[in-house]
Amino acid sequence: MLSRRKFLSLTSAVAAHLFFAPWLNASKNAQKRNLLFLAIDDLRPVMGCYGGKAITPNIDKFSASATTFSHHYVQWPVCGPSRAALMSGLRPDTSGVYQNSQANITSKHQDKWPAMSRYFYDNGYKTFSFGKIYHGKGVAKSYGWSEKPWNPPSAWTCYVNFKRKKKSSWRPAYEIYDGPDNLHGDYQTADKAIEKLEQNKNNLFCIFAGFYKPHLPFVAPKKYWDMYDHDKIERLKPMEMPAGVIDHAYKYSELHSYGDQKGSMFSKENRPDDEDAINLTHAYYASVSFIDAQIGRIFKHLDELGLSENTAVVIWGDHGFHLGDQARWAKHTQLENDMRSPLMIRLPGIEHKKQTLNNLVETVDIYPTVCEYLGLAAPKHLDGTSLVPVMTGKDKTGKEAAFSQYSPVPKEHSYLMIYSARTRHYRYIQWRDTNDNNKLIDEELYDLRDFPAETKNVVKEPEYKSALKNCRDIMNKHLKIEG
Ligand SMILES: [Ca+2]
Repeated sequence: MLSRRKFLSLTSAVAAHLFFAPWLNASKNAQKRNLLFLAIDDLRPVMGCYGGKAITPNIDKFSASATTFSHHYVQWPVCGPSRAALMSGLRPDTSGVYQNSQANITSKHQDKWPAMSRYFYDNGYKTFSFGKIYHGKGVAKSYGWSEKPWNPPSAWTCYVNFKRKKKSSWRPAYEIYDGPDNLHGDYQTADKAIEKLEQNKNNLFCIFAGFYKPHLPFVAPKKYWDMYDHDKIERLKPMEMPAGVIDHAYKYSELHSYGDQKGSMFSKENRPDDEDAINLTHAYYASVSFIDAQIGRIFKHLDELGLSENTAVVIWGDHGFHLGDQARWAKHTQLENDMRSPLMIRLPGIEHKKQTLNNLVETVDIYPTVCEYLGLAAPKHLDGTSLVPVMTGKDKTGKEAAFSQYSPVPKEHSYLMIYSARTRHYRYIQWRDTNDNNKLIDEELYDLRDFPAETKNVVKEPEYKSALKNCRDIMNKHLKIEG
């Protein structure tokens, strides 16, 4: 017998399907495939499997059974808009989500633009959100979750504040704590994902688990710091900003909101010195190793429950991160180190390449990829395309460019909109003035054939004239920048 409450919720759900969910596609669920999505905040590709120095045995082991994308680009180099692009499958210029505080915009349009969670929920999946998936706890409520999204209580609390048992505006940028792993919010997020895997091993499910580290402050238990020989931690290169970079709006760095850092804005004088830069780099790696351990715990249970055979696993970083290289810390630029983030996908049951692929891929491609795996038609509103043809080798080329955009902080620069196109060989950047009909006011062009990061803006060099024209044409063809 259904209770009145359950009956009402059932009838309202059916009504919602009838009137608001024309995309229903439930008959395809016969394949019994699931999704485990793991989001990692501010993760640049420092893991061993990406050729980096962070110690990540669990993610490295996973990479051997997955497709590891070496050239995955996010749509925006800040949490909120990047995550909105992930979940909605829309570019920022489509959704209008340009700020962390705007992430709710897509929820207002969820009947027109169902987010991944809503779409999968409406197609019969149990959908769960643990930790940081959207930016902002309130955003996720109405997105078609089977249960209210769960967040760890201590996600942002550094250990200094934990000991004080109260919040404080002063906090260090990095911290060792000699305590048990399970005090850390990200440990608790992994626990929730594990619990939900066990409870739903016989259901169709989509579990989204998001880890708050290695976002600042870099806080990890001591044993993860001790995995590294501090004397062997090196500063990342190149150390200087690219020659000729358009940097007038690159004065902000969130590193300087931490009490142990110099100044409140980024400047040459305020940059961490060598010793502090090494400490920060060590702390970042320790935080990454801590997250790797949490992912290892989840994978162990996925295997033991027999779910690795029919569960897609995606590991995704919401954008890159500068660790003092290019004279930058944190994100907030259109440079390669902020736009490029890890993406690893394993689709059991589909014969895909278990190797690193260097095709250009974008965050908006994830939604249609998961749809294809689950046997659901991708909603027509999506801006991306499924990566399955690239992963299986049917599509040998993929996209000619990955596109991103960004409107800088602080506020006096918010009239600027920066667009970038990452082609096979180049990074091309346009600066536009939104107060002047999106007028093009500056351009940058970087040749990335010989360097992993930008070193010199060659936009005015005669030998790059045809490359510049080609990049402009690609930008014009793919982005309908209104002006
Ligand atoms: Ca982030």
